[in-house]
Amino acid sequence: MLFPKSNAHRDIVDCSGVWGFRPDPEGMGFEAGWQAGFDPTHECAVPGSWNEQLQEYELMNYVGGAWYQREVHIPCHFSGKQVLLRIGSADFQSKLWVNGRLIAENDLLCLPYDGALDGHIAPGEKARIVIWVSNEQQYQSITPAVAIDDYIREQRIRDEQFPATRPDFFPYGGIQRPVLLCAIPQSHIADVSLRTGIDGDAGLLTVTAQVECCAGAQLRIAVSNGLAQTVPVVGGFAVAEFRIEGCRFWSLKDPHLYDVSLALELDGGTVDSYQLHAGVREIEVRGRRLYLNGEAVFLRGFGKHEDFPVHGRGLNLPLMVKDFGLMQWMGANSFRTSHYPYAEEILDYADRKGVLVISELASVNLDFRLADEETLLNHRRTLERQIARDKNHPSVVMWSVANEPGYLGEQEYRGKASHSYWKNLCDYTRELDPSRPVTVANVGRISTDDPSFHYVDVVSINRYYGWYDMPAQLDRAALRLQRELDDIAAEHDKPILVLEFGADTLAGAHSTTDQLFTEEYQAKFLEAYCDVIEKHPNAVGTHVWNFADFRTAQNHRRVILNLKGVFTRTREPKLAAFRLRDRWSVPFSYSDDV
Ligand code: BDP
Repeated sequence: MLFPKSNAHRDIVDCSGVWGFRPDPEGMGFEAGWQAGFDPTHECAVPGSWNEQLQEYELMNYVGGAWYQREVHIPCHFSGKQVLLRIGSADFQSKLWVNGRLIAENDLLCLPYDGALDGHIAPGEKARIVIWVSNEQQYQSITPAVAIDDYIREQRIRDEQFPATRPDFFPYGGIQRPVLLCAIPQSHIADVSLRTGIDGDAGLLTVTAQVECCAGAQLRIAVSNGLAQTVPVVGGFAVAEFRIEGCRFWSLKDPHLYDVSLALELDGGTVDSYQLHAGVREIEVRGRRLYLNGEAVFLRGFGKHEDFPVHGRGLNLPLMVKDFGLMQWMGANSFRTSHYPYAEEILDYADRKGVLVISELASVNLDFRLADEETLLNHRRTLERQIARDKNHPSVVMWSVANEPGYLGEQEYRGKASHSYWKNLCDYTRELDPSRPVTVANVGRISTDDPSFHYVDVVSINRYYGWYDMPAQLDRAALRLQRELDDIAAEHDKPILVLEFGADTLAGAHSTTDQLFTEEYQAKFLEAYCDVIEKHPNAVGTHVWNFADFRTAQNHRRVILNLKGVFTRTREPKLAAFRLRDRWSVPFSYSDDV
């Protein structure tokens, strides 16, 4: 469904607040009929992860199912409308009941889902919402599960993390984004797709709306520069093309957004309306460069996480505002939604602030010993849903369809099946969205002959020489990085992004010599990488790992947090933040024009 908004024809009841909560480690709730209501043992705030919120009730490391419930008044004026409940995200899997009826379910991480309540509620009365959420991972998911026994079987007992999870970030559980009760007209605008382009000074904007309505409807589409068209709805679709003369293109310096207003007209009256914004811009890969509106752009920024004390991965608007302020202060122009789709509120904010976003799918460490047809199907399903959700954001300039596949099961990853997997996925991404390039973040272990390099538009690498390898030896590390960039470029003359490089750093640790974990070493490490990358003819960006320290599952390599942030978890700057700020205050310019 379209991102919920309230206006003259649509309304929203925000169900954020403190919900009744009950963990269900044995899965007894289904048989006991908790779908219709249950006796809560705890309370948990929504949006938010349950882990740190309920740490004192032994739920910090809880992996399993849990039930949420609350009652909500259905306003009288919702009568006659289509009423939907939309969950921004409830991770990793979830099911939704209203008054005991199953309304919808979802198994895709960090993506919204919704269900229609029609017939199950009475406007003017209360309805009981029950949501079951589980943070248990699946083996065929695109971030595959791992169990304690797997570490033993695979003879990697020292890799064991608690709670068991493959990725290097905490497996938070809960309803982590808003739950919204929405009323929309029965005849309504169901979806809107925007496509933009550039023709000289003019901006081209194509608006395609999907409409659910009886015959004879028309759609009036107005753009904030005064252009407007009324187009008929044919076969459930209405299309309008605009040419905006003297267009203000959406750019880093001037992220201008045009308001696009749609009004569905039937029998002489307006029955529904929807407003969204359009940033007119073009992103393109040509030769070794990435172009924004025809100008070569160099990305400077970060891999991030949605992570903060107590909130966990829960949407945290003050933190969002703060983080964008810090990125602006640093001179960063971009970030990657590592390692899952971030909240839509964050993408909206990036649109307004003129920050470029690499939108990543929730695929971490895909293991080709496990990957099969079902995995590919899950990957394609995720892609469809993520592109459908994020397609209209001008800030989203690239799809990263996976992070570090082949980290495990390296031999299988290098095989034929992997080639056809990445070809299939990259082709499908371009089929669904021909307007944005596609990439995969490659892991150091796979190095230069990664099967995915053949099919992506932009080659992306994550590297840790000088940290995991060659610790405290930055000269060796820089040479190794340089050689690898040259080798990749010799094979694949495409733009290259270095999407991760970083060193764990304990704020307050100092040394006069190169010493791991000190602020000086992190600063020197990041500068050494930037020196090499910025000079490389194929490089189109540096994304430091990570923006801020973040919580991980427990293992001997992490002192509660991954400490590679240039800011602490509570956003105090480390020395590297100042060094990068100095570096990034000088605009980047390419020495050649390819
Ligand atoms: C990379 C992963 C990232 C980790 C990082 C690290 O993509 O999720 O947090 O390494 O080790 O392999 O800090």
